[in-house]
Amino acid sequence: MEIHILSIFPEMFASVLDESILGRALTRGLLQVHPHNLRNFTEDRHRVTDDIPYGGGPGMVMKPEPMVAGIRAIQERFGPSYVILLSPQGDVLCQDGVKGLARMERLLLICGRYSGVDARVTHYIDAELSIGDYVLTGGEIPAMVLVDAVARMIPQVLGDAQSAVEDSWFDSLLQGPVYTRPVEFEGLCVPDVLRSGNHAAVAKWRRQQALLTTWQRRPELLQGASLSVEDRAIIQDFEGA
Ligand code: 4FV
Repeated sequence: MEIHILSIFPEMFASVLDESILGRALTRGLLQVHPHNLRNFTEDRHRVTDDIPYGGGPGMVMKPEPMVAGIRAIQERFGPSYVILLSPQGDVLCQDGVKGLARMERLLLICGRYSGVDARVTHYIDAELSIGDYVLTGGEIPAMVLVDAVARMIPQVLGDAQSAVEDSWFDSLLQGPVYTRPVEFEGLCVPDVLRSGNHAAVAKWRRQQALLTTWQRRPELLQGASLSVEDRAIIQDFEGA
């Protein structure tokens, strides 16, 4: 998979792409990430990428010309891409969306700045995505979030130490509590079942805890989850309790 990023701050991505799981995935060639400087697609000698808003008001708006020139040039050079504008107006990213993006060959992420991007740019994109209902200073951090979430879904990126299968959200349930040594910390103990060595009992306990955590914190997620008869009985108990 290739991920291209169009931004006026392409250097922001260096640290995220050099470290840990993402860094190793890039080194192993499991994924390629190419930040591109939007200013390289300007025509004027001041490499201007923003201008005042029509209709007046505060802030600046990102110009359409460099954005569209960048979208075209990157696809001419690297091939057709699924073009995504990161913005608060977009559909809020979720794990199902991430799984879909992880199946694509090439993504091109557009990072806005200032008060936003000229609306005509949306004629040249395939999707508008938001990472959440709050306003950031730029689209770069949302792009990093998307790169991280998508990279985890690429086989071998997580390696066997951790697999996306056990993830929160894997089947739309939140993950239950996890524990490691010491067995007792300031009077707080690890549940015995986790030290029983009884894998079936551990799996049952983890499923029960995932259902409980989801029922307590995000009950609406249970609608979209694939629940067994046993799961439904467990949830009944929660409601009965
Ligand atoms: C954002 C979000 C976001 C809006 C104005 C960048 C900022 C500035 N992007 N999910 N939430 N973008 O706040 O994706 O241009």
